[in-house]
Amino acid sequence: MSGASPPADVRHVRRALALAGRALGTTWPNPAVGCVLVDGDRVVAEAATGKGGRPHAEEAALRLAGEAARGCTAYVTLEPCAHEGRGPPCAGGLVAAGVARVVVAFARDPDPRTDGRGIERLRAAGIAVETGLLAGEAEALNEGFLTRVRSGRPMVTLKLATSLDGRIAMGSGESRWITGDGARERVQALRAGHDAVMVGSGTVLADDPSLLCRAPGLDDRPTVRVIADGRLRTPASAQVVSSALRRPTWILTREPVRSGPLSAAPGVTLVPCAVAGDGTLDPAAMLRRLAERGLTRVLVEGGGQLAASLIGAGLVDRLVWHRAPVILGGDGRAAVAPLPLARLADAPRWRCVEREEVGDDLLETYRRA
Ligand code: AOF
Ligand code: ZN
Repeated sequence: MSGASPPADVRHVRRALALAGRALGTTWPNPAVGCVLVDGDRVVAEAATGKGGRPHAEEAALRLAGEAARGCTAYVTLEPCAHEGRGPPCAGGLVAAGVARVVVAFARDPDPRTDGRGIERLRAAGIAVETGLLAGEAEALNEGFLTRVRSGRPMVTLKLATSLDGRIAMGSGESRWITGDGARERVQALRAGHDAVMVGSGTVLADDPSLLCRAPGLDDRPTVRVIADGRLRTPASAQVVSSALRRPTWILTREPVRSGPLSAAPGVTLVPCAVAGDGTLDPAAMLRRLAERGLTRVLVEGGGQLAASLIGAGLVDRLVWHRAPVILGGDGRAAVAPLPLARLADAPRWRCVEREEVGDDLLETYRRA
């Protein structure tokens, strides 16, 4: 896009991004897309991608608009699809509806069935197409989907809640609560924006968490719980098992999968996974399995072993670190287990991209440097 964009275009793309943002965590294996149809300065219809990925945002907005879509400008966060999939192609839908202009924030859907063809199809039909407005924000929003398509794994956020000295629990295991109420509320919202929450079996044994989201209006998320459990140590009485009829739990475990109480538990799926040289589940293989099953955004909440395994393999995209002003000392449990590293130069470095006070705690977000 050349020159300055009219403020109205920016406003409508922002609206489309906000709609898509609210759908994050619910649309996998598809991206969360937003679409706003505007006639002059009147918003005619707006929608985001539906649960499980259908209807697509454009499909839903066009259906709401009906005949009123004719002559509109469509603001979309991602290139409209060009393929006949679980529904009609959105590019064709926009053409058939008589839309006059399309503004696309992130111009290239890397799904090989689209990959530029959506925009080509719009242009071939004589529709004015502009691309790249707020592209950076749209790319960030689509990071999970883009990572799944390009790298065959979900985007990984690692959340840690620690003392000032990086401990997640006392030596005795006591950990409730290190951070304050505000930080714990933030974790609920963070869960809502991810397709799945994942922990290691050590955390299930130590804390028996439900890993559900208790925030009002968001209690249908995350849609899946994932447990990394090479040796199937998760007890059948654990909350992630007993609540699995309502919300599925996937347990990644070494192949061949042993049958037992977990393999028979309703709502629980045992997912076979390769092990690494040290006998623990291979972190890249775990993520590959999750992407094959459609996940695009995974929130890892510990413990130290899983954190170390993913960090060590360079597979954490974003660190969300809550730090409480308390010191537990070296007998406390480390947030990150031994990596192990031979030289300081090998230590993974991070760049702080956001810093905020939440009650008495500090909330910092890091990306890999
Ligand atoms: C859009 N608008 O809202 C979304 C799109 O399985 P299907 O048929 O639903 O197709 C999935 C693909 O559609 C997905 O890989 C991505 O390329 C695109 N997602 N496209 O035009 C939407 N969610
Ligand atoms: Zn589509």
